[in-house]
Parts: sequence; structure tokens; C-alpha cells
Amino acid sequence: MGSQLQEQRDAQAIDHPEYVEHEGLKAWVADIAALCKPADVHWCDGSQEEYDWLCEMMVESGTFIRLNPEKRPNSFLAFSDPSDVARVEDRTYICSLREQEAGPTNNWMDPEEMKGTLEPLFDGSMRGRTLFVIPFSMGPIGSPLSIIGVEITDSPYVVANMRIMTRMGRAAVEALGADGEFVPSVHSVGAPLEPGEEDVPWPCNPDVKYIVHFPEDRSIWSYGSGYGGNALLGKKCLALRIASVIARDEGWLAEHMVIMGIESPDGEKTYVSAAFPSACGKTNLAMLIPPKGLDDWKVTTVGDDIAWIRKGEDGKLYAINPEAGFFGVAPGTSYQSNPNAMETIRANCIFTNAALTPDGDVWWEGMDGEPPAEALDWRRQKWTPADDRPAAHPNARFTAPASQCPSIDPDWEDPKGVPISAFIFGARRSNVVPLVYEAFNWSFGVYTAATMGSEMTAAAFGTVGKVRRDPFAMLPFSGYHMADYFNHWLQFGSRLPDPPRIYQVNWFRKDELGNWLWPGFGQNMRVLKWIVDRVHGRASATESPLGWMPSYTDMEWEGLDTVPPATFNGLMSVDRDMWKDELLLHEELFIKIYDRLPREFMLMRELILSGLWRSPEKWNLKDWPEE
Ligand code: O2Y
Ligand code: MN
Repeated sequence: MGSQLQEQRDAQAIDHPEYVEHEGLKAWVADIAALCKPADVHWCDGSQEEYDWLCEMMVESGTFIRLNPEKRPNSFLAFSDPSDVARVEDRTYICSLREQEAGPTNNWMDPEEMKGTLEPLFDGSMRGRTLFVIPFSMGPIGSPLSIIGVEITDSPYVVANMRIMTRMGRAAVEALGADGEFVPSVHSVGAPLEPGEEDVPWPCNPDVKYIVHFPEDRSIWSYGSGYGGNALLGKKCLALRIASVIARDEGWLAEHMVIMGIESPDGEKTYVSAAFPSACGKTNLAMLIPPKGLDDWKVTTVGDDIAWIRKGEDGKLYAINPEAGFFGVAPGTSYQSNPNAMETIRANCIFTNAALTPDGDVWWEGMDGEPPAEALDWRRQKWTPADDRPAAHPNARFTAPASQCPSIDPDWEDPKGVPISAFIFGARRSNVVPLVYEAFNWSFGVYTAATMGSEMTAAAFGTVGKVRRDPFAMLPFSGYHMADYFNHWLQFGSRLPDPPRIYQVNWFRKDELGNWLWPGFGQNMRVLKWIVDRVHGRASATESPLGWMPSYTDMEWEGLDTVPPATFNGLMSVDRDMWKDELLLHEELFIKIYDRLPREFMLMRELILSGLWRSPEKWNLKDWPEE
């Protein structure tokens, strides 16, 4: 797309700020402007004045509602179109040159065919709107681990969110210099305005949506949606799908993981990175407050969603959070579940699809206290607690600066990253998977992460309660063949002199009557402490058919009396029949990607199976090894 537009580009004078020196960037912006035919072009400098101007403009247009400055200073609420409320996986494409490179778990279309589909859609798509140029850095500006992108969008809502989520504006252009590399990303809401046509508060295209990645070109095109992961292209599109391809080619890892620091009472700091599918309390974990009995420990937050991890010259792993903000799920967030998140969102935030209270604040299901007597729901309709529908959309979001988080790690913006000592993988399983275990070695850990499955909590994803396989929590985010992704992890680990240990956790196990066995939330610190103690060689563990597990006495119980040894053994038990079924279910995914599946995986499955076979029917720490 673009070369045939030379004449139009020459005809359209695109003013740019004097600090933009990059001829390639200027030419690309002119190409896209010639294609999309906006009424105006604005290069974003990322300043506070620019942000304030945009927010004011959106208040006037009805996109934003300014919240009560006494309750929620400098904060805004947006209601989306009801057809545009979440990422659209079925409209998301990886258009690699060869279909096999995308693999069977991604949607694929031939890149030329896709470009042929997109060009007429983008032709004139920004008519009547302003084209914004957003230069942004994923990662601290100037860090050797950072990647620069430039998003062109016709959505001021996207600009405002990108200013919170990335390091955006003049500083990113200056870091690019005259000839730096950038990931070109084009976004249009797909709702051109005819002359005199009045705009709507949330323009989008209810019928046509495309979220497209060209891994070889390292470019992104997004059409038709203004929401979250579909439109803030630095996040899932660049920092995961495109970055995972770059990481594969360059020998590093781009992961859907939180990064957190765990500080012991004597000041020893251990960083871990953890991956969870949605609805597993990932943000709560990243901002955990240790419970009574462990309150001399401290957890700090480096990132809540994405980690870029490289091997340093000393052979250790170093991780950065490429983002500058949190785009968190609002419903369920409360002072009870996550006080640090609640403090983070006290000011300077954008809320999307939360409910509006009569006193000009936001509200959502699961917030502390009583529901408001009435509210305006996310569909702009009057709502009362008697209504049979939620006031906030279940995927309502807050966009908040990470710097406002009380638990933010002092080194969260360190350009060289923080050293990672362990990986944690977790999922929601009411049975089968124990509370915690340590994989026997890196390869077993990769197998464990690759076979991760989580019970669904939202009907949007399928049958509630059914296990959905989500290897490494990356199924929707790997920009290439999932089996190649597993191979990349295996190879990456084989090059590390002392690879971090890998842990599986499950906070969601229930007893036969359906009661939770584990209190979760801050109490998860007990599991983190055991992991940290293992990393430093001071906690013991027992060998099980799945890996190394803590016995009751290996864990710290001070301050918690609701998990007696019998309950703990229930949490840790391994049921042979259930695991035989589980191993068969691993096959469901493997069969899909069999042609490139690491051969080691078959052997690991056999080893687990033979371990189970030699164990008692119900392997249990208390019973082992006497039975
Ligand atoms: O629905 C969306 O567009 C947001 S998706 C999202 C946002 C923040 C962090 N993680 C996710 C995700 O889907 O993993
Ligand atoms: Mn995520």
C-alpha cells in the first residue's frame, strides 16, 4: 500500500513539528494521510496541554464525561458503542507470508489479499476527522530493550489512552532520530463523516472489523473498533503479537506476564514473572498486599500484563514492562480485592463502560460498599440495583498511570530491566491441579505452561466451567505458530547457564461440596514465599508425580488458621484418574499443532504418566511414601 499514492502524497502538504527528522516517518505519514483523507493532521507531542485539550474536546463531543473533580480529579468516563466492548479474536489476523508460520491457532490470510481487502476500507476512512500521529516507545525511552512504534489513528480517545499506556510524543520521536526503526501501526474507527454529518460519542464500524498483523513487515492495521486491545496498538498488537515474532528472531521472550518484586524482611529482593489467563486475578497478584503473619514481607509491581525478557551478559534474565499504564478490568476491583489498584485509580484516569453515579463518580459490580441507589449504566440508561442487568459492562476498564500505583517498584523503569529468578504459571481449576508445584526442570516447566488450561467464567468464551487450553496465556497473542513458540522457549532455556525454576499455581481448587479450599488474594503470599525460599535454596520439597511440592510444614502458616493440614493435603493431592483424563486433554491442543510440536513433549507426557502409575491412586503428601 502506498507507492501508487506518490502523487497524492506530494499534493497533500503535511506539516510536521520541526523536531521530526525521520524522512521515512514523514513519508509514511503522508502516504497514510493520502489514503485515509482526513480533514486534518495532528502530530502528538505528548504534553499535558495537548492531553487537556483532547479531553476537553471529547467532553464537548460527548465521548467523555468529566467526573466530579472532588471525587475523581482529572478523570473521565467514556461509554462505548454496545457493539464495541472487547477484543475481537475472530477478527484478528496474523498475515505471515506463509500460512504455516501463523499456525492453526491464528486466523490467517495471504498478506497481499489482506492488503487488497484493507486498502478500500482505509481509503477515505478518516474523512471529516483528524488524523493523529502518535509516536510511542514500548519500554523506557532510550532503553536498549525498548521498541518504538508510531500509531496513526482517527480516534482522540485512543490518543488519550496511549498517553497513559505508553511513553508517547516528542520524546519518542527524538529517540527515533533520523533513521531509527519503528513499527508502523494504522488505526481507523472506520466511520468517516460526510460533510455536515453529526458525529456520535463512540464512532466505530459495527459491521466490519479487522485487527491485522504483518509479521514480516512488522506492521499493524486495525479497522472498525475503538476499544482497548483492538485500538491501543502498542499493547497486544505490538508488545505481544509483533514483539513475539521479533523476540523469536532475536532470541528473547515477549510474554503475557506480570513482573513483581518480592522483598523479604531482611531486604532481599527477588523478582518473578507470572502468566495467567484472564479471570485468574493476575492484577491482584501483581499488586498483592501480604497478609497478617507475613506483613514483614513486601510485594512491588513492575508490570501488570506484559514482560519483555532477555538474557543479560551475566547469563541471568532481565525483564522490562514495556507499558507505562494499566488497562485493568474494573468490575471486581475493590479495596477488599486490590487496595493498590483502588489507590492507583483515584485520579488522572480514563474509565470506559463503568457506571456513572449521581454524584459524578464511577461505580461497578464488586466495588466496596452498597451499590448506589441509582446510576447511569454503561448503555447510558437509568439503572437501579433492582434491575436485572449489570450497571458496568463486565469488561469495563480503567486506564491508569502505573506511576500512581502505591506498590510500584522503585526500579520499574530501569532501562536494563529487573533480574528474574522464577516463572509462575497459573490457571483456574476447581480440581486436578495442585495449589503449587515446582517443575522438575526447564523442559518440564515448558510442558506445564504449554498445557495450561483454565475454567471459563464468562459465557462469551464458551461453556462456563469448561476448561479452555491457553498455553502460556499466549494463545490469542503469539504472532507465530504456537508449537514454534514452545520450541523457542525450549531453545531459549537451553542457552541459560542457570535457568530460573518454573512453578505452576492454582488458587481456585474446591472440595467435593464446591467450597474453595484456598483463601486466595493476600494469602497467596504464602505460596510466593515458598517459591522465593526455593529459589534461594532454603525451602524443602517432596517429589511428586508432577514436580516438587511443599509439605504442610514447608509453608508459613502464622496468621492463617483456616487451612489445616487436612485441607492443605486436599489442595495438593493428585488424583490418578483425573490426571489420566487431563493428559488425554493435553492431546487436544497438541494434535492441532502436531507437525511442529517439540518431540520432548511426548516423552514428558510419558514420564508424568509413568510417575502417576507408580503412585497411589490418590497421591497425597500425607500418605507418601508410606503407601
Ligand atoms: O478487551 C480488551 O480490549 C482488553 S484486553 C486486555 C487488556 C488489558 C490486559 N489484558 C488484556 C487481555 O485480554 O489479556
Ligand atoms: Mn492481558
